Amino acid sequence: MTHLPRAEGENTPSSITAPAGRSGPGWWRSAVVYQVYPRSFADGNGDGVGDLRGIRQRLDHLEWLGVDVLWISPVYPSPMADNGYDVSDYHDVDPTYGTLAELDALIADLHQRGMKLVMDLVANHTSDEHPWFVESSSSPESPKRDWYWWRDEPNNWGSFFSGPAWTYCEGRAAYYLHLFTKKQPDLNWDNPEVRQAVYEVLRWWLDRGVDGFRMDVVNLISKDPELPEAPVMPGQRYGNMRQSVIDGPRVHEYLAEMHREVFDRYDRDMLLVGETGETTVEEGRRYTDPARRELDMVLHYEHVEIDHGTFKWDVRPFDLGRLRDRLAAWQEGLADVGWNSLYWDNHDQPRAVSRYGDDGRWRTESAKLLATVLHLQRGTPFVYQGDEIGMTNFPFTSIDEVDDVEAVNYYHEAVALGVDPEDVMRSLRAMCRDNGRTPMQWDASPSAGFTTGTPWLAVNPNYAEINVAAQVDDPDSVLSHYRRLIRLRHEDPAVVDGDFTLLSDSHPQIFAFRRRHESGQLVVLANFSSSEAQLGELVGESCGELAGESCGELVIGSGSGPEMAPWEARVYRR
Ligand code: TEU
Repeated sequence: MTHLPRAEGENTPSSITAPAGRSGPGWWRSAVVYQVYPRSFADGNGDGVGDLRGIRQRLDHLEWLGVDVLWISPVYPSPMADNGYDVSDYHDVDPTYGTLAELDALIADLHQRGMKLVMDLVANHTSDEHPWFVESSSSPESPKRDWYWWRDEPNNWGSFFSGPAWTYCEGRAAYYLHLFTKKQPDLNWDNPEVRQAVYEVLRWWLDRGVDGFRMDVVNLISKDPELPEAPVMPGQRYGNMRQSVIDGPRVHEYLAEMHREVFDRYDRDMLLVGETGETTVEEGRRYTDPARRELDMVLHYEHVEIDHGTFKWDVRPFDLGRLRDRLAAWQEGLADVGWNSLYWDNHDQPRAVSRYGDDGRWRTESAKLLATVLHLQRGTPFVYQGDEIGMTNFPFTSIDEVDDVEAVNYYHEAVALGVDPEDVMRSLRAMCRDNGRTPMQWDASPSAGFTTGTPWLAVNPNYAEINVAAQVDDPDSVLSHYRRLIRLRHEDPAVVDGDFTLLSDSHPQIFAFRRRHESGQLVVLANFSSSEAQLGELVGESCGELAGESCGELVIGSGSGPEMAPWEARVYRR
């Protein structure tokens, strides 16, 4: 968070109008974050699983791209029930990934290259093998008995990952709450000892030199303490607990307390980003209002749920109108207060180019378009490993090829309820998280240069064509395009700070917006379709009073005139 002198009641956004370079207050406003999913990025020891050594060997790639921050998904000791989002020790590194000394070396390497490291804090829940839970579950008299949610009788809540949200424990002769797998018991944040224990973890990492945190499902930490029964949707067995856990009653109080107890005690500006699934623009403003001193930005889900029907696996076709509506709502909603994060992909999402683009004939064009639209918005872009080369979804045909616990649980539940396994596989192919977890494609050598061993998850069969080595020297590649966009953000203040205005809320193919800044304005035009599109009246609106008048200097893209080619994107500077 920003540490700026602030008068009582002063509205802060105006006091951080300009980003202060790569380390000053608000540095993250002009930064680009790169997310690494350690299992799948680079394997340095040939065991088939990515690791810290592999990450360190690939830092040239990040520096070449020009990113400012590396966020690594969890590398802490873990039984890996959810690939590390089930932490059994917050103060070490899992041997799969390396050692604490290697993590220290990674921090040093990054700092030397002028980059920063953001760690993943997973503290809504721990692993059931964490000593806190082991102790809490040992007996009703345990001093940690109230560190988790224990009840003699469970309520009707279902877990986010299928099945009930409660599991019986012999040692306590009671049930414990887990919103995710049964190996991820939820911590009871209403207990001040729990909060202090988490704050201690944060301070421990900050003292090691890390530059911030991405806080896993942080908007779930405060539950309605009554744990009321939840509505059961048609066709479902368990209650939908969202109303009792998302953006819960004390979440803002806890984040502000965390800030006072931890971040305010340091004299450097960190990056604090909360993962806040299913939150609203209104809540997003609260989380990121600098005056409230909670978070710098949130990772909301609204633009990655536009193709969900009644639930995630009920896959709907892409709808530009819905996407444009949600993106614009966040741009406009956080214009005067707070700050946006910008992302298409992460380790929980299918690949954007397969989902919102066209990963066949127009893969390169649509991957570039998606990048342009993302990076030209107001906020901090997050590039997920593989986005920068236009990696695609994987052609899963059998559940045996799937590792993702969410998908595997759903498959078995749905099949048991009588859904045709072929239909379930169709949903998984489109939505399952492993689409984003297949190994990074570095080159055309066996296993895409990810490992010399057997990769823990199959490499996408298109790796010989889609890989870093094939794109790095090609100025027209997706990779070169990402590099150009990142440089543009670092050089052009309109990209960082310009106002956002949607230029059409109804064009059937084109997403168009303007970024206005005292230094000039940028106009972004993007044809989200595999057919040609007519700019029509948009030209007049965005490029001057008269259609046909010069739109200004083309800084991204190569087209011209009132007709846009399939998946063409242009950025004009005036
Ligand atoms: O994800 C939050 C979460 O709720 C995910 O289940 C998400 O909703 C889903 O994958 C998309 O449909 C975070 C982590 O990013 C994820 O990897 C973890 O599995 C989860 O929390 C539990 O820690």
